[in-house]
Amino acid sequence: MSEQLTPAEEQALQHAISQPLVTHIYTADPSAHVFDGKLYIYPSHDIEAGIPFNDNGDHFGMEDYHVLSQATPDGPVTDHGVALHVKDVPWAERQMWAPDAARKDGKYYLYFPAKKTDGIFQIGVAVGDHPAGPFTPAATPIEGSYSIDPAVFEDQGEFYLYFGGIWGGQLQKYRDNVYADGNEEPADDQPALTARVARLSKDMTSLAEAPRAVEILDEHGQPLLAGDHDRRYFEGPWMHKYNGKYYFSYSTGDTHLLCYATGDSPYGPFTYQGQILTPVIGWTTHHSIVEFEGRWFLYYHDSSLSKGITHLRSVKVTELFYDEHGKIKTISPYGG
Ligand code: FUB
Repeated sequence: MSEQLTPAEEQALQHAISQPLVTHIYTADPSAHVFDGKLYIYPSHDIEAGIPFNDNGDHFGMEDYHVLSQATPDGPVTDHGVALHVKDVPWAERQMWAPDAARKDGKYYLYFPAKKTDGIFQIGVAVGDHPAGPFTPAATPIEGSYSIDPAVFEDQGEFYLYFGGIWGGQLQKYRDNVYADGNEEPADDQPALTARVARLSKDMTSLAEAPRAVEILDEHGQPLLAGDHDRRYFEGPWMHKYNGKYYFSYSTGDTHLLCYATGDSPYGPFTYQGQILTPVIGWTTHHSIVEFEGRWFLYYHDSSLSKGITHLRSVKVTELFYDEHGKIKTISPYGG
């Protein structure tokens, strides 16, 4: 069997792809979870901050988070309003980028990156009693965290925090978890930078161990190279498990692809497998993958509602299909 969509799958895709989840606000970077049988989506809340476009992403000047929910992926969407605002986070100054959430023992934890007054990104946590918040932030960022795009994955009673993004996400400034202004991306023929992963402590608000690199290997068992822009990690990590395998997926940034790699442990190593989503309208692409009632869904975003304004994005959802070997069938967001 091929990785092509069947006609029925193609029809399902065409039905789903054109509609933003909400149109009264711009939303992006959706992290979707099922809590008590209902879908909760934790997106960025895009705004026009009036800052010109640059490669550092300064034009992504988001200030708060709204949580969305749906009874089903094709059903109506509720916007639960502001769940957390930057003005209420003691350590954060600006740029509330892609968040994620997790539930443990009846409490809900929102993980989010933001820039401190020194202009350096770190990841914070806020706690609430309801999946839609409101969330009360910790006074300080998570010690040992850095960069952007937290994604939390639960496996066998443990929770793992994935994070990291290059360029505006500042991952290139770190080696062995230490920041240095002079650090940059490796040369094209060197192993690419990649996401970080650390197990969370039982309290969910701190790291239980030092972050380690999420290795992504090519078909020969070699690390993907920094010059391999079609396959190397850029930002937007996500982890899900399908038929006992761990699927690590991510954005390739400047080549605008969502790709994935599979492995046998939440820590990896992972072997590159292919593309999940071809480029969307807008510079960024960012996603999550969630199982709902035995079917799988890709939450993602594009800039079609804003007619291509890259920092004014809208979350969408479409069904995701695997072939009988567990390969994800590539989705073209506008058909074809
Ligand atoms: O939303 C701001 C940034 O854009 C996110 O952190 C990245 O993943 C990209 O989607």
